[in-house]
Amino acid sequence: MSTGVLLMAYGTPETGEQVAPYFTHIRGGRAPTAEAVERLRRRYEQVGGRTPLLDITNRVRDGLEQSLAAKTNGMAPYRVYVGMKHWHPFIGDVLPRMATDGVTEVVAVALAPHYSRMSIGGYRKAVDDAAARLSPSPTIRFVDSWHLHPQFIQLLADGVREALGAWNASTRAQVVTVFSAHSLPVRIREWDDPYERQLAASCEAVAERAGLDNWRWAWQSAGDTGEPWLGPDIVSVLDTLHEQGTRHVLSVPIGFVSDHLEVLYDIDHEAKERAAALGMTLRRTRMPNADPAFIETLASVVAEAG
Ligand code: FEC
Repeated sequence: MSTGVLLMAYGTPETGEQVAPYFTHIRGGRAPTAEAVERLRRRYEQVGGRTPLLDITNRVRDGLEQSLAAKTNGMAPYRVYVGMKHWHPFIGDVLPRMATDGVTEVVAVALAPHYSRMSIGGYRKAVDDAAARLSPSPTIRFVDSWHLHPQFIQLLADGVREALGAWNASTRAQVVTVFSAHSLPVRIREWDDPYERQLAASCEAVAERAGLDNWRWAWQSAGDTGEPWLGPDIVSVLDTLHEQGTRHVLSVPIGFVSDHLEVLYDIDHEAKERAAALGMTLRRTRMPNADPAFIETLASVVAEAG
């Protein structure tokens, strides 16, 4: 028996030409309009033409493999594979490769801490579908969420304290911290999805650990699908805070762990531009990316799933 880790992330297009097929995959095979593709392509251009999501995930992979080898004294090293939900290397292509390499047990973990049927459920479906096509099928140990892992909460609390340290002591006391995550359609409430509860639990734990007493919640990155999405959006939260006299905001995109479009564009361009127009300072916490403390966190998540 050989165990492998499938480290999963969202996926990102590498070139402008790949934006249309990538977007079509996100939409479950329905092609978006040419205007919508162009708007998305422009967002990628604004962050330098591509995002570092795949590079970061590969670095996390390398670190995780080393950390797991150290944890087992090199006796039963786990190989770690990267699989993406919406772009290459697709989960559905990687799982067969793991089987060819002799992996019979797969620990699957996504670089997204909170469970929703609409997000992690999609990773799970991609894994289950790929496993069902294999004979024999590997045993799958799928990690649904790790949003309250103590090392994750500590890492975020440290990030909050570090970011707050950029303000001088008297201004720091006036900073309002705004946690955010990817919005989803409001209909997730119809099936009592745990997403909102898990996000609230993570925020409360981080706020307590970091000693925050002035924080708010905002959604971000809502899609334009013609149905209502969860709000308020971070841009309107900035408007409200401004009306209430807030001048300094710390953004903590707690629903994400890597630098990618939803952070580099939606926070670093869109939200920062609105804050600047309102005369407010907006800073954001560093993403965990391939930080050694984050890699140790994931190694614990994997070991605990094993
Ligand atoms: O850097 C990159 O290139 C990838 C950035 C990226 C991440 C990400 C994470 C999440 N999404 C979630 C839900 C949805 C739903 C729809 C949707 C649409 C998009 C589009 C782009 C995109 N998402 Fe994404 N998401 C990222 C990128 N996402 C681009 C298409 C254009 C747009 O709407 O902005 C709507 C699908 C539809 O139209 O039918 C729903 C959730 C996450 C957080 C969990 C995770 O990371 O897996 C939830 C990163």
